[in-house]
Amino acid sequence: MHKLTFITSNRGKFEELRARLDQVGIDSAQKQLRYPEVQANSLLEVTEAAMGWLAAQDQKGPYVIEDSGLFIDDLRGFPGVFSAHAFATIGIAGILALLEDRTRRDARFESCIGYCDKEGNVSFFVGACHGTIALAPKGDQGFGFDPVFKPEGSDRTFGQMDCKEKTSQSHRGMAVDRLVNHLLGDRHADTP
Ligand code: ITT
Repeated sequence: MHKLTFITSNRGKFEELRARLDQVGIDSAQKQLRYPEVQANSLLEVTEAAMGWLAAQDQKGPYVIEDSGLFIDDLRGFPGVFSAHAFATIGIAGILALLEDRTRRDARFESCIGYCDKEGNVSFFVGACHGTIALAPKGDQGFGFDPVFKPEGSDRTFGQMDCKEKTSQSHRGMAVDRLVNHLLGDRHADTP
């Protein structure tokens, strides 16, 4: 297939996706293009609207975008679809302050990838990773809320894991695996 363009302003996201795509021989490149993110209740709705906007701009496939967020149970899902804004404003310290007295610290990361092939067909792939919010940040790998997110079954945060270990259990890893299955299926379908 042609080189897959990942439209994102977030280098960390791109590196994680590229590492997985490289493993299966799919070339990818980052394109820094801002697209509007509508206010909606779910990542899927945000991603669908963004894919519609990109199609209207005549953006040529194959390309992907990805919308993700951290949903904290005891904060009724906050920051969720507002995660990028929350990270840029209150940051990790603000999230820890909101959770200060809480013993229930369950949370999940979600990811939704929108994919447009070269004929303009659009598909979506989702992933989720359940875990807890740590009491204090640990580790300096990854990006965003990684230093405070401990995936289920681990006593370390994503910030303490390298890209490969994180992706093997992350929301983005799950969504990109689903995308890869789709792409490899396409590739096999192309083979006479
Ligand atoms: P693009 O929209 O340009 O792709 P963005 O960073 O603005 O980049 P989102 O709107 O999807 O992306 O925001 C998701 C935010 O959620 C992101 O900025 C992080 O703060 C957080 N986040 C998502 N996935 C994460 C992960 O794997 N590790 C840590 N934080 C993550």
